[in-house]
Amino acid sequence: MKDTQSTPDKDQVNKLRDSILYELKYSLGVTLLTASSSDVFSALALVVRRNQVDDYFSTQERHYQARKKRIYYISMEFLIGQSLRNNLINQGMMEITKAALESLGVDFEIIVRSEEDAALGNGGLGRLAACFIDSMATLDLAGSGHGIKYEYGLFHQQIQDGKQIEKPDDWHSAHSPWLIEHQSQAMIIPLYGRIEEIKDLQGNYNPMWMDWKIIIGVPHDYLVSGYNNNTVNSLRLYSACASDSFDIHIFNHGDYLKAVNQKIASENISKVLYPSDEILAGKELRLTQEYFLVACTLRDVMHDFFLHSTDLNQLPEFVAIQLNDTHPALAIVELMRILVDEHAVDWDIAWDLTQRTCAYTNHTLMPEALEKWSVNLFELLLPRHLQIIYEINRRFLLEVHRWQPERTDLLASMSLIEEMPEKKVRMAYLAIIGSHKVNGVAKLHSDLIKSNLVPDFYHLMPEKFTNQTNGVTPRRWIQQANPRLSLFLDAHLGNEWVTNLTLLTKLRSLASDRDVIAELAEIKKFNKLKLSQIITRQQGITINPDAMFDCQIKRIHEYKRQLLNVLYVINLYHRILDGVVSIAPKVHIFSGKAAPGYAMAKLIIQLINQVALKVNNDPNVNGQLKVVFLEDYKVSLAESIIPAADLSEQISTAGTEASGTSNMKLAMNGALTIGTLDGANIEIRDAVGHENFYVFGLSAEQIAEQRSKGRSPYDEYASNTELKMTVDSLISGFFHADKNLFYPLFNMLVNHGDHYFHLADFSSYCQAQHQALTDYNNTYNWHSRALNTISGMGEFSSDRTIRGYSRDIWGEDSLK
Ligand code: 26Q
Repeated sequence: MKDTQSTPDKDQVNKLRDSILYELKYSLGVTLLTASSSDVFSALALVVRRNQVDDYFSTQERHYQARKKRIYYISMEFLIGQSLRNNLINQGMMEITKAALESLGVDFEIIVRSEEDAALGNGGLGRLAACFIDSMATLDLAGSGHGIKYEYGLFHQQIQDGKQIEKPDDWHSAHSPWLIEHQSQAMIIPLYGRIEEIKDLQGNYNPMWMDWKIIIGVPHDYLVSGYNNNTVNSLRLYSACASDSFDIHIFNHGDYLKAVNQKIASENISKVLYPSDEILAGKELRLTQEYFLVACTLRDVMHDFFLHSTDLNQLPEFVAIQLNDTHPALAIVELMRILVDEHAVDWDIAWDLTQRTCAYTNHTLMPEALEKWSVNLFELLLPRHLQIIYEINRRFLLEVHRWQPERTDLLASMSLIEEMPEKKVRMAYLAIIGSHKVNGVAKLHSDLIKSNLVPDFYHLMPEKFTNQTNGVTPRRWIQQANPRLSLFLDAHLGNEWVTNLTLLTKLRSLASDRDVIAELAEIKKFNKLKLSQIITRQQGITINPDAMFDCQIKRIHEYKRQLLNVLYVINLYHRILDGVVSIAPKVHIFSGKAAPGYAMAKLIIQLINQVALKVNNDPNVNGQLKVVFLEDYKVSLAESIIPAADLSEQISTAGTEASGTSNMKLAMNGALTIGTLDGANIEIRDAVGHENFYVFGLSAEQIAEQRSKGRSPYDEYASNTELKMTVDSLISGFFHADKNLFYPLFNMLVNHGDHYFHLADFSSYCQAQHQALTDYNNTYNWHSRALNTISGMGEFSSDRTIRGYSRDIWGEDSLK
C-alpha cells in the first residue's frame, strides 16, 4: 500500500480501512463505535507494522545475499518520540491513511497525537541515535540500532509553584504496537561470580569464570523504515528478565522470598533510564545496564556473523560496531572475551580484530562527564572483564613506554586505570585504544579532543582521530514537524530535497522574490499561531503571534546557560519599566528538563518561572515582553516549537557544547541564530552566512586563556552597572518573597568563579539580542534572511553524517 499519486486510489483506501477495522476487532477486541483514540491508533499502527514486516524480511534477505557489512550502532539511548506519522511518511502511506480515517469519521490529527512518545533517551545523544537509524535505513545500509527496552523512559516533568517535579514515564512498552518480542531468541548473560585460576592440558594459564548468576535478555524489534525505498531495518531493544533455572536452585532450597527478590533484581536491569546527562551517577545498576546491552548485542553480532563465515579473521569485513559515547565501551572487552575465551583466538589476533571492528564517538569534553567505574565494582560484577582490561592495559603501557621511554609520567596519565583517590577504569581511554577510529561530533569539538582532552593519545595514534559533524533527519525535522514548509519546498524544489538536502541551496535565488518571502512569512505565522494555542492551553498565557518567538529548548544545564538568557530578560524588563526602551513585542520561550539531582539546574527552572510570573502579569510591560516555560519537553513538543521559532538560542560557553543538534533543527525551519562560537554553531554560521547569525561572546580559545590566567567575576559584576543591577535583582526579593531563594545562583556568579562565564559574556550577549530585536522590525528583510538560512542548511542532514561514517569509519563498501 503506497501513495502513488496525491489523490489516493479508492480501492487502496478501502483496503486500508478494512484492515484497520479488522485489527480493531480481532487484535483489540473493540468495534469502531466503542474504540478510543488510542485503540484506533493501535489498530492503525498494527496495519502499518504489517506493511513494514514484509519489507523487513525482504531487506534482510537482500542484505544477506549481498554479503553486506552490518553496522551495529550501540547506544544506551534512542530518543524516538512518536512513530506513527514518521512511518506513514517513510512508507508512503500518508494520503491513503488520511482518506481511510476520514471514511471512518475519525480525526487523523487526534489519532496521531494520541501516541505516547517513546522517550528512551535524555537529549542530544539519544535523539542523534534516532536520526541515525532513520538515515541508515534511508541510505539502505545494513545498519541496526541496539539499545535497552526501558520500562520507564525519561521522567515526565511537571511544574508546581515554579518548581520541577518528576513523574514516572510508564510508556506501556508491553503494549506498544511497534515492538515485536522475540522470546525464542532470548539470550543468557552471566554476571557476578569469581575467577578460578587454572591451567589447561598444555599447562597454559586458562582462567575460568565460575559461579556467575544468569540474566536473560529478550530482544524486541522496532522496525525502522527508510524513506520511500522499501528498506526496513531494525532497532533491537533488549529487556532483562530472571532465569528460571537460576531461580529453581534457590526455590529447591526452600527460600521462596529470596528467589522472588532475586527475580525482581534481575528485572530491574531494564526498569528505568538514568535521567542524568553530562553529570555522572556511578551506580552499580547503571554499569550492569551497560554490560547487559553490550553482552546482548554481541550475541547478535556473533550469530549474524556466523551466518556468513566461520573464519573469525573475517570479522571486520562483515561487522562494524559503533559505540555511542563510552556507555557501551565494554563491547571492546566483551568481544575480546568471546574471541579469546570462547573461540580460543590468540590474544594479538583478537586485539587486532577487535580494534578493526569497533569505533567510538565522543560527545563531551567536560571532564566531569567522562565515565569512570570503580575497579571494586568491576571485580564484583565482571571479574573476567576486569582481568581482560588489566591485560589490555599492561600491553598498552608497554607500547607507551616503547614510544616515549623517557616520559615515565605517561604511564600513570595514560593508564586505563586511574589510581587516586580510588582505583577506577577510565572508559574513554579504553574506548580509544580498542577502536580504529575516534570521532568528535563537530569540527571544533574534534579539534579540542585532540588538543585538550587526550593530546597524548592523539600524538601516539594521530590517524585514529576524525570528525563527523552531527546532522538531523529532514524527514522528522522538516517533513513531519513542518508540513507547510515541506509543501513550500516541494513546490519550489521538487520532492528530492527530502533525500538530498543540499538542494536547499537553490532557494537562495528566491531570497529577493517578494511573493516567495511572503509565502514563507505566512508559513511561520501559521506555525506560531499553532504554538500560541498550545501555550494558551498549557499555561493560560496569551501570546501575540506577531511577537518575535525567541526559543531556548534543550536540557537545563549551567554550561548551556539558560541563566544568561534569563539575565538578559531581567535586564530588558528593567529597561522597559524604566522607559529606556520600547521594543517590538517579544516572547522568550524555554523548555527542557533538569536532572533530578541537579540542584542548580532546578533552581534555574524556578527562576525562569518566577520571572515569567512577574513579567507576564505586570501591566507596565503592556504585553511587550512575555516569558514562557513549556513543561515536559520531549520530541513531540519540540516538533511544535521548532517550526514556530524566529530566533534560536545557542548560547553555551564556547568549548563546552560538543555539537548541539537543536541549533540545526531550528535553523532548517527558518529561525535565525543567536549564538556563541561553539560546537556546530561555527559550521552553521559559515553555512548560512554570517549576516544571518548573531554571534557574541568569548571564543573557546579566549575562554581557555582566561581560565588559565584567572579572572575576577566579582570585578566584572561590580564594574558594570547594568549587569550589577540585573544580578542584584536575583536577591532583592523582586522575583520571590524569599530573598534567599536564588542566592545560590547569585553566589555562583559573583563569589564562586562563574565557571561558565555568564558575567563575561553578558554585555556582548545583550548587544547581539538588541541587534536581533531591531532587525526583526524589518519583517521582509527578516524573512528573506530566514530563507537564506534554510538554504544554507543542506549539509546538516543526518544522511550526510551517515555517509561520512560509512566512508571514513565503516568502509565505503557498507554503503553499496
Ligand atoms: C553516563 C553514565 C551514567 C549515567 C548517565 C550517563 C550519561 C547519559 C547521557 C552521560 C551523558 C549523556 C548524554 C550526553 C549528550 O546528550 N550529549 C550531547 O550529544 C549531542 C549529540 O552528539 C551533542 O550535540 C551535544 O552537544 C552533547 O551535549
